[in-house]
Amino acid sequence: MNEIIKIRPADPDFRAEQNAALNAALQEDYEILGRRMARRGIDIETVTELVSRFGVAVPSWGTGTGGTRFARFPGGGEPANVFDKIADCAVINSLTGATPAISPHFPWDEVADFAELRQYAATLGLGFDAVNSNTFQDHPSHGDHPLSYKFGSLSHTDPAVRAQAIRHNIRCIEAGEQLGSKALTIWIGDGSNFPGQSHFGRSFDRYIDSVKQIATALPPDWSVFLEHKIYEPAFYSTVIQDWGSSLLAAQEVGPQASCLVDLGHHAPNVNIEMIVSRLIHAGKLAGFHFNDSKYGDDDLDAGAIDPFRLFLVFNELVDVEAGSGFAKAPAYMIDQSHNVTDPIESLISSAIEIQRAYAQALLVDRAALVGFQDTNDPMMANQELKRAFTTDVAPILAMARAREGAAIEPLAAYRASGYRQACIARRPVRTAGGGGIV
Ligand code: RM4
Ligand code: MN
Ligand code: MN
Repeated sequence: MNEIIKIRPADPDFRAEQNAALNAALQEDYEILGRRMARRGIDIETVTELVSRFGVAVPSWGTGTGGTRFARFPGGGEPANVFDKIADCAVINSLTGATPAISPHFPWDEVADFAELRQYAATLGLGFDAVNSNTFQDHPSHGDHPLSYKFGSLSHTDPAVRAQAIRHNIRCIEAGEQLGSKALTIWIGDGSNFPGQSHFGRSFDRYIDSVKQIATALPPDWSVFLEHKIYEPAFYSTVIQDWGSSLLAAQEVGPQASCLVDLGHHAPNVNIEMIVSRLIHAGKLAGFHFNDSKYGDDDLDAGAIDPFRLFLVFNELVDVEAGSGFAKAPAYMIDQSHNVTDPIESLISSAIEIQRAYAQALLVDRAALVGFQDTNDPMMANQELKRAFTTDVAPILAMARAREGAAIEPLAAYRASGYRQACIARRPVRTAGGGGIV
């Protein structure tokens, strides 16, 4: 078991002590913002309440330092096992009040006793979000995966490899049931590097057939999230390359299947917010892996490059929330690779940025926007969105945190706590400096 969590960020007195010097200024900023919002007919308390209820799950694999295929530069005090990862996630939640769940990845996070793992997380106030299967790399030391995934998994030409990958996904569901999860996320690396290497149609058919078999193992209240990705590790084609492929597959698999949007898995400049809208239309939006990128994948922290895009995604979500509502609320998860920052700091920052985009989207005057749309007034329609986006909602986020007993300034509190230094002192040094995404 892990003792490191007892160190200060998890301690309410420490946070109260950190907040003490900041409370008065926050109160003042919050009142001023409240008055400004009231002039626009918005009740700040309603927004703060919604922000307080907002949660985004943290990926277990995001607590370690990431890398590129060229190198990984390990950070100090990296988690040595899933218990350490949970301890780090609890720190993030205690400071932000916004990350109450962890999304585990198997077999990376496998343990002999899942009930014990669930119990440990629960004692730190954390639950489990979607479980993730890993058939995008080989697991030579793991008895369940004797066959290689070099040429694919769920869409592999060899039925024995497909069967092995299907079994792994079913084991993930079983683990997730013990952890209290309600969804399985499937992302496969299957694809091809050369034109002609694989048959687009047949590999897609094999994938759908495999996922259908996995879906038969889903408990009735579970979902399976299909995650698309434009490229990498395959560099010419991937089997679930885009939202179209994902949607077709989800529709064929059935009502428990839906499409997960990882913001980094699209070509630059793709209109992701419109993809979100289309998936909502189809009733197939599973949820998100939030991150940001200049070029591709989950390279950077949410909101680091294009916070306006993040806002536009939330604008679509809030539009539904404010209207007909979601039959099933989308799952919010972070999925990032932290190569040059302290992963805990990046996850704290991202959780705040995601909340910020949500809060800004709540400020859009939806009736006014529809009016501008219906009278074909592009300038004022865009101004309406910009007005919401440019409102500094920081006092709302900070007040939501203060009221929950989280930190008014989470990054400053984290640095003041000495948590990382304590991890460096207690956890084994990781020297793995080779290439590899995670
Ligand atoms: C992939 C994808 C998956 C994640 C892995 C680690 O790029 O985003 O969601 O499980 O990375
Ligand atoms: Mn992802
Ligand atoms: Mn990714």
